[in-house]
Amino acid sequence: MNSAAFLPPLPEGAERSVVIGRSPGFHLKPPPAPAGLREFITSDAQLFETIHMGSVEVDAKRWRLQVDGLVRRPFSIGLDDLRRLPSISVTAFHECFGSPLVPAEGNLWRVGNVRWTGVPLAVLLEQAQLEAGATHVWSDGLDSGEFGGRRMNRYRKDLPISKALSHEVLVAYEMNGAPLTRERGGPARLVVPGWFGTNMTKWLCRLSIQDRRANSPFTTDWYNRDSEHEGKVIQEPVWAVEPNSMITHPAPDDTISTDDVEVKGWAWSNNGIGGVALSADGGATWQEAEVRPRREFEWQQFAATLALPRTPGPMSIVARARDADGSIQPLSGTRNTAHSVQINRLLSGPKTADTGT
Ligand SMILES: Nc1nc2c(c(=O)[nH]1)N[C@H]1C(S)=C(S)[C@@H](COP(=O)(O)O)O[C@H]1N2
Ligand SMILES: [Mo]
Repeated sequence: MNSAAFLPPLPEGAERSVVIGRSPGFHLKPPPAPAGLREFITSDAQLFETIHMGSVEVDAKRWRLQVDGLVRRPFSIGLDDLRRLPSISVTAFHECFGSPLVPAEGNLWRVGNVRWTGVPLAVLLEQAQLEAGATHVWSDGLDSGEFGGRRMNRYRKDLPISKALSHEVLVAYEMNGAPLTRERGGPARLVVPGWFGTNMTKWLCRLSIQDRRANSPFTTDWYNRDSEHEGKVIQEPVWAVEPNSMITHPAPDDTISTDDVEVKGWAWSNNGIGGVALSADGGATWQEAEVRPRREFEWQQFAATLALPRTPGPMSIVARARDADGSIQPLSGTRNTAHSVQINRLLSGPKTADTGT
């Protein structure tokens, strides 16, 4: 590693001069419906985008990432030098939690699966040399503006140091082999595989090592939720992704005239999928799908030939994933509610009594 690449910290605020364009206001590019997400790798065109306060255009030539706080060697680094550091690629599902203001009562499937390339955050933290007492990494984005009735001069998130040091967490500069676009957070963003998209700060300009959680609307006011631990409900940051899934085949309103149907889809969770069960009779009986073993943080394909009840007309197929610890998707009411697809069952011939002859 070339230590000459590292300059003293920039004075507070100086990094802001690299912003050369702004599109103020909330921006959401919704994903296609599940039946439109049949590819293992989601293209940039098909991948959702969520931006709270507006996107920024960053001058990549002048951009620098500052690393400071509880470190012995604070530094800043430009894009060319960042690209010369050891890099890795990680394929990971990428999921948005949904609005931090209005809790989702149904599934948004704001999700995709992409390959990120960048420098492990651990490499940068090692270069900076953490001091005793470091517990959190605060990450700042160059975007500013208004969201949820508040004005903010920075997007700021935090990560506990244990996750920050995990090998899969990246300061990424490429997605699917191409430089990050403006909307994706170029020239560099945080990527936190297994955790919700909100933690993955775009237009990254600063990593600050601290001994507590960041006091920002995006950390302590929003993006926390109730979680049950040993019978007690506590508030927990929106971090690890719970089991979720979606059916990609068949598509809604497909007409099925055979006695069984090929069902396929994707399932994902922070700690991997333990199984996916399918039902075509409203949950009276369940059939286990084949699930592709997990690699890296990819979403996992499930597939099964599902026998259909011999009743004509509309009929629903439900997929229910559980994670490696057995935690299972609820059938209603939550942001990870099990997906149900309605098809039309056409009987090819009149039902004949089976006389066994
Ligand atoms: N700086 C900054 N980073 C951000 C956001 C933002 O508004 N500003 N949105 C977050 C949210 S909520 C999500 S889900 C992901 C979305 O990443 P994508 O738009 O590239 O899919 O970016 C996260 N990083
Ligand atoms: Mo999000």
